Amino acid sequence: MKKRVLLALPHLRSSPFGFSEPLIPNGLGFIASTLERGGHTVRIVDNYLPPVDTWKSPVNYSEELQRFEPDFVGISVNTIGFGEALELIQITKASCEATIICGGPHATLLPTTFPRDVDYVVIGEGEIAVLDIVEGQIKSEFLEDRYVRYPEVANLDDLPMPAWHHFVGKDYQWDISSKFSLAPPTFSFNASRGCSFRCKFCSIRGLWETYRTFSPEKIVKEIEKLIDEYGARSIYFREDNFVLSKKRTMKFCDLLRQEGIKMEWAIEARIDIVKDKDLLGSLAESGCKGIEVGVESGSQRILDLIDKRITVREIEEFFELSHDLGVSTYASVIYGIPGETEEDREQTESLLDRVKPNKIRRGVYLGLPGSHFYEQLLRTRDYERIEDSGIIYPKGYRELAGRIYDQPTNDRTGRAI
Ligand code: B12
Ligand code: SF4
Repeated sequence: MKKRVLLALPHLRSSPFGFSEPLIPNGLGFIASTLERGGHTVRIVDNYLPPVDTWKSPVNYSEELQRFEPDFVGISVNTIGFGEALELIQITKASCEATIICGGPHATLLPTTFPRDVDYVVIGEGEIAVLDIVEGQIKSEFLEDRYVRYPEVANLDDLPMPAWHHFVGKDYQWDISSKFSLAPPTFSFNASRGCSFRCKFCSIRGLWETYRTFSPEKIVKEIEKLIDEYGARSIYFREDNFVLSKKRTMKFCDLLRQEGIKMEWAIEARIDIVKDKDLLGSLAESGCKGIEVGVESGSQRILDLIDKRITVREIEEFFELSHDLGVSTYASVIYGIPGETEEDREQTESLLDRVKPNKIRRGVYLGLPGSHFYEQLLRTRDYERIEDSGIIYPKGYRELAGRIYDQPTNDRTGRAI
C-alpha cells in the first residue's frame, strides 16, 4: 500500500557556529527520491529555510501535519539542531498519529539520546532503511529494539538522484557569491560519501563506514538534467572530499569536456591531493572556479597533533598553484584545538598572510560527538560546559570565540554565557 511520508528538518534558533548557508538538504532529497521511486507520496518541510515557512509559529507545523495526514514523519537531526528536533518530535506526537522516524548525523552518532516518542532511530545511511520501514518490511537482522542500521549501499549509482523538484523555486541559497563567484542558480550536490582520513577533530569517521562515490558518468548525466530541466548554471559539490580519487576526478573532468558542458563548479578538497599540478590544471580547464580547503592551522605542530597529514609547505604550494591557475580559494582554519598555544595561532595568521586565500573562514573548535578529540575531552573533562545535545565547549572557548568572532558569545538560547 502506498504511504504518505513527511520529511522535516528542524529550525536552528541560534548556533555557536553561525548558520547562514541554507543549502539544499541532499540527504532528504535522496530519501525522498527513493520513496517516490517506490510509489509513495512525499512532502518535505525544511524549517531551516528562511523565511521559515512553518516554524515561526509551531502551530503552522502542526497544521501542516494535519493537512498532509502523513503515515510517517521522518526528521533529520544534526547535533547542533538536536534541541529543536526534540520540539519537532513533540509537536509531531501531539498533532498526528504518524510513525516517527529520526535519522541523520546525530541519530548515527548518539542514537540512544532520542526520546521514546520516536518509533525508529535510523543509524547511518537512510534511503533503504526508510523505504523498508515505510513498506513494513524491515529486515530483522538490521533491527534491534527501535534502532535500525542497514549496511551501506555498495554501489551508490543504484540510488536515484535527489528529488530536486522539492527544492526548486524555494528560498534556498541559489547564489553562493559570498563564497565563490559562480553563475546562479547554483545547485548544491553530494557526489560522494565518507572520507578515508581520520583528522582528530572531525566526526566523519563515525558517520560513514566506507568511502563511496557516484560514477563520473552518473554525475555528468545528472548535471545535464539539472541544466536542461532546472536551468542550473553552476554546481557546488558539498561533500567532504571531492577529489579523494584522482582517477575518478580526472575522468569526471574529461567527461565534462567531451560532452561540451560549460558548467562552472566548486568543490571541497584536501590540500595534499588537490595541489597536484595535473589534477588542479584539469579541474581549472573543465570549469572548476573555486576550492574550499581545510587549512586548519599554520603550525606544523598542530597539523600533526590533529593528524591532518599535510605539511605547511604543501599548503603554500597549493595556494601558489591555485593563484597561478586562477582558481579561487576559500580557506577554513580552526582555532582552539585542545593543546593549541598563542604561538600556534600567530603561525596560522602568518601563513594566511603569506598564502593569501581569496576568502577565509575562522572557526573556534567545539567538540562534536564521533571525533577523537571529543572522546578525549570527555575523558579529561577539560571543558567549560557540555550541552544536552552533547556539544562540548572546551576550556577557553568563550574567551577565544569572543576574540575570533569579534562579538559577544551567546549560548544557543541567546543568553550570554
Ligand atoms: C552540506 C553540509 C551542510 C549544509 C547543509 C545543507 C542542508 N540543508 O542539509 C550546511 C552548509 C547548511 C551545513 C551546516 C552545518 N553543518 Co554541515 N555538512 C554538510 C556536509 C558536508 C554534507 C551533507 C550532505 O549532504 N551529506 C550527504 C547526504 C546523503 O548525507 P546526510 O545528509 O547525512 O543524509 C543521510 C543520512 O544522514 C541519513 N539521514 C539524514 N536525514 C535523515 C532523516 C531520516 C528520517 C532518516 C531515517 C535518515 C536520515 O540518510 C541520508 C541519506 O543516506 C556534511 C558532511 C557529510 N559528508 O555528511 C556536513 C555535516 C552534516 N555538517 C556538520 C556541521 C557540524 C554543520 C554545522 C554545525 C557547521 C557550521 N559551521 O555551521 C552547520 C549546522 C547546520 C544544522 N542545521 O545543523 C557535521 C554534523 C555533525 C553532527 N554531529 O551533527 C557534518 C557531518 C560535518 C562533519 N564532518 O562533522 N552543513
Ligand atoms: S576533516 Fe576532511 S579530510 Fe579530515 S577526516 Fe574530516 S572529512 Fe576527512
